[in-house]
Amino acid sequence: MKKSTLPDPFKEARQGKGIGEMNDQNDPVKMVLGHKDVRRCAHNWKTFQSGGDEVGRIVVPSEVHIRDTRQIPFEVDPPEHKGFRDLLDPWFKRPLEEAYQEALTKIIDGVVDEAIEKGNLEVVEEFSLKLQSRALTLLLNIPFEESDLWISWGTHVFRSEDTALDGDKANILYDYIDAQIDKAIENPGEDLYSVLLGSEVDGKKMTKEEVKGVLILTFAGGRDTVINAVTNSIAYFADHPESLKRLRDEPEIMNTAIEELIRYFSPLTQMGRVATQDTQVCEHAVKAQSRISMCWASANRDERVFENANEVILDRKVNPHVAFGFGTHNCLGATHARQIMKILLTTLTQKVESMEIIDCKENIEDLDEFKRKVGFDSIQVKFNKL
Ligand code: HEM
Ligand code: EMZ
Repeated sequence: MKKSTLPDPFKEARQGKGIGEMNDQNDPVKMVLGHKDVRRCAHNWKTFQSGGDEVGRIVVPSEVHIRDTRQIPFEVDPPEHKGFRDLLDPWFKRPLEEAYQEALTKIIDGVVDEAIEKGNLEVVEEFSLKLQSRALTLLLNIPFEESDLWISWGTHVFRSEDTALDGDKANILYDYIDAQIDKAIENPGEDLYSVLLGSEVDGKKMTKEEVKGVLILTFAGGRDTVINAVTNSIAYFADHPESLKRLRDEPEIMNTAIEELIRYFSPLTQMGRVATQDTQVCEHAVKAQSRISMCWASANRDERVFENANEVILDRKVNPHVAFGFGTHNCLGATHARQIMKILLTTLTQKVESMEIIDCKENIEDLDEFKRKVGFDSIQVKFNKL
């Protein structure tokens, strides 16, 4: 098996009972595995809620013990969700602007040049984390230099090497955001903090706590997802030089290729909801107040929807993947993430002849019934200049 392969551990359960069971911190989760069922649950926000009383509970693993601030708009349900989303949508579409793309190209050029110069480097820390943090300065409209601090936090703001959920680490992020909010109040600028602090939602000024909720989500949600997408891309093209050549020769397939890679990688494995009433998924009883999750990673390998689902087909024609979610809460950062992928792959085709994986350590998520490879803890890669 090639090192870049991400196997599908869900197949048997998806074809059989249609769900999986996970005991996350004594708060069980019924994982919904089929594409149709996942979309149906994501659509049905009245029965399967993102908000509710317990902040952090829809995340798997649950963040109830390390977070009191509601992430916005992620942990808000319709109809309140719409006001926040309408405010945020235009800001998160800025990656479509030319100036944004030029600045992003400079950032990505920088990390790729560094990799070529070094010749050989550990991609997660020295490439993907840097790229992700530097790119985030554009999304927040904050000076580039601030990314040095974010890089020093490592690949996850809530997880450390020894603990899956690290409250002390989370507090560093919360304190940092509080301080940035106070600075923006004192000295407003053109950054996301200042813009939100000066905004109204449904006729009410956004509170500090709400602004904090948006920022926590932007730092946390857009971090390991992007890092995994970038790292897995490097691994994939290292293993498949013919695909890198194909993208170089046929740049017109770039957008379909990106959707296919994102489907195959599914950087966010699953996301939970809380049932508001006794109900069912795939003929399994779900009790009111219990959790389900929508397993995007499994839905994206559903053989009833995707032919040769375990293969990367760069010019796959029909691709209704759910890697960015589905319905109300579909990913607000998707425009930014897609631009990162597009500029990264374009730059690689222009500057890199081939890459070789020297050594790697896989990142395997432990989902009780399933073990899922989502990317790498570390991966040493040699870059050969074009
Ligand atoms: C929502 C995946 C990058 C911010 C989501 C959801 C998924 C997802 C599956 C839906 C969650 C749900 O329904 O509960 C991904 C993937 C990414 C990525 C695979 C990278 C390849 C980003 C980035 C940001 C971001 C870069 C921002 C910095 C958000 C936000 C939401 C969201 C704010 C919630 C939207 C809402 O509630 O209306 N993402 N994401 N994501 N994502 Fe992403
Ligand atoms: C949450 C989540 C967002 C959560 C849309 O997904 O990403 C996870 O990585 C974070 O831990 O808090 O932001």
